[in-house]
Amino acid sequence: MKEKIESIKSVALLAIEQATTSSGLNDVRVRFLGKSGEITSLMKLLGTVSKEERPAMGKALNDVRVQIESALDAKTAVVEESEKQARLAAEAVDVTLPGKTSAKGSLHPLTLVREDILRVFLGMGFSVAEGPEIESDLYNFQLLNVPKDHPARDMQDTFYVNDNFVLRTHTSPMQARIMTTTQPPIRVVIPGRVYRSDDDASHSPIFHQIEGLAVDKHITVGDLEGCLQTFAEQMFSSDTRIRLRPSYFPFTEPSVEVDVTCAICHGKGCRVCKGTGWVEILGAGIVNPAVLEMCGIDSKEYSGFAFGLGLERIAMIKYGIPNIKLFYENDVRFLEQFN
Ligand code: 2NL
Repeated sequence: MKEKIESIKSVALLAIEQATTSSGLNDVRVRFLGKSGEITSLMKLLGTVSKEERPAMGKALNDVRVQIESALDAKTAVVEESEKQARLAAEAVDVTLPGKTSAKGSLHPLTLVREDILRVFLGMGFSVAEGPEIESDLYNFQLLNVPKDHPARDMQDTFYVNDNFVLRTHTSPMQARIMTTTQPPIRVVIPGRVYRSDDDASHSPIFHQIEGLAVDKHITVGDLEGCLQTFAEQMFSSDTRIRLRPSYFPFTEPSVEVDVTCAICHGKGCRVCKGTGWVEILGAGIVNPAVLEMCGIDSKEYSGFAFGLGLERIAMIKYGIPNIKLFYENDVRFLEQFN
């Protein structure tokens, strides 16, 4: 038995020395110290050893067990430390590497301009409404004082769905709907897509408008002018000035076209203002009393102002965009400039 103990000891210590992994060391622990390990099996055989030899054998066996245990513990500590270092090295993150960025989208310039404009009018107490794009002749034309023989109704300007329905040529029919269902005071702005049979560098058959309407007691041209001056200052810059030129629309009387001082050159003269220092941005006027009456509002008690502007036109002025088609091509090289 003595030789057996010595041989187990040298085999075990060699195995410990040669082990390079913590799982290998665990195998060694099981093989020698486990429940049916070699040391444990010898312990069980002590009973077969003579009484005289038993204490010495027991001590020898125990000493070897302790030596194997401490050799295992010491080697395990070394191996686990180097395994930990290897794991840390493998999992190391180079914090100086450039990050992975995802492509960032941007709002369409027409969306940006629409939100800018609506924000200004919301700030002045207007609310926002939207209406249908297929409109009846009644709302698109008749209630707005556009008679049957008016040139704007010509097949060349208007897309007809059938005899009684058109693709709306402006968002005004929604204002007419509001006036027929709501008594003043009214302050509303209406954004939306509109359709006209027109196609060149500054006209598209589908384009976008915002129209505004205010109806109340004692509304005058002064209210219209003040409202639009405030709009111009907030939309372009605080030194922007407006001017009103006489014009004609069937639904307003008097009617005006409104210019702003050129936001690009500040009056010096440039491509956008064609050297004049002024840029036309919208049409407006005092709501024709005939329109109020047709929509069920007493024109002796109430008056109103209204205006209409093209989003594409405002965006082309604001960003110096030369061709209206750029808004619809969705070329990312164009779109990503409005981040
Ligand atoms: C333009 C001119 C304008 C209106 C729109 C309007 C609506 C109602 C009553 C009276 Cl319900 N007027 N809208 C008034 C004047 C001009 O638009 O050149 N738009 C691009």
